[in-house]
Amino acid sequence: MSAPAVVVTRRLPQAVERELATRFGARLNATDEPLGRDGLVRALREADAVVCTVTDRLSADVLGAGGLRAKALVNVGVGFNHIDLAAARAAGLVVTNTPDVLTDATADCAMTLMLAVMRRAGEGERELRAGRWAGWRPTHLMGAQVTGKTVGIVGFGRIGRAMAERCHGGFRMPVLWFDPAIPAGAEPAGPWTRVGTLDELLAQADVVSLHCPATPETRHLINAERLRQMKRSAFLVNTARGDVVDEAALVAALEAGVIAGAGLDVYEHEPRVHAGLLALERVVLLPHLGSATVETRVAMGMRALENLEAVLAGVPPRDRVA
Ligand code: 8YV
Repeated sequence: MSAPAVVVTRRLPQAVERELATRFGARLNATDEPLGRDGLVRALREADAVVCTVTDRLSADVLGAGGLRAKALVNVGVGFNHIDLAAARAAGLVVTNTPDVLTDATADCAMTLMLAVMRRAGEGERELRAGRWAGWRPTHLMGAQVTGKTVGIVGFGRIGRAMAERCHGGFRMPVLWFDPAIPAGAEPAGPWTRVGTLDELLAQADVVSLHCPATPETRHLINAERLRQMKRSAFLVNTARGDVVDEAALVAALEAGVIAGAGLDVYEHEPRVHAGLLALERVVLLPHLGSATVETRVAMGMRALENLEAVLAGVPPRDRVA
């Protein structure tokens, strides 16, 4: 029997690519160019497993193309909203992700955004680099105190809880959380308070940090009306997925001073970013860096390898999502 064929859609850290090549003879993507619709279909027809990422739109159209050889989609990333799970199941594909290993890096990124937007770090950096800093003065770029402010966490899974621990432990912030997926009685124990409705959280929080998955139910969860429920002095942080926020409504709310600012790592139409966001000062914008540390990206790759090895050996993978 010939060796299983594995196609990797994007460049991965060297240590991960080395393993993929030596252990699985995987076809790597030296150019790092996304494969696109036709390239993905070709990969699925040629390979037993495709190692994919968030930039691969594995839609019903792609997965329903027919003649697929692939038996598995091994995603490098915890979020899998770019994969149509029903279509994957219908095509007989096992789908895996990489939870846990990126929890800390993503929560660190949410902290980075919260601190940066509240302390006006982006504005300060831009001013200094542009040679516009005229020196210290008592009223210069006064931001919002972070310590002691109330944080509201939407989605209290692994990353949401890691954010809560940082906020509470490091910054003495009261923590409210909202997550309808956690049944009553199964609340994670800790120094935080569950709120029954998103409305309550939005009305009370000084910082709203999003940590829920992108699903049809959470699409545009934060819309114009919900933004109006937030305090005018409050900040929005998003390290989850762009779809969770109505980006046009967010721009309008920021322009009108409905909320004080936003720290964003993810966008509705990546890599496109709403022009209105780019024009706003009280916004910190990162290019989807949530898990982008060397340690984490290697760990994600290795976790994907573990899943790949299992599916190719015909044993249940650790992180099966479909
Ligand atoms: C990943 C992410 O880097 O894991 C996720 O869901 O959003 C990122 O941290 C990206 O998705 C890679 O596929």
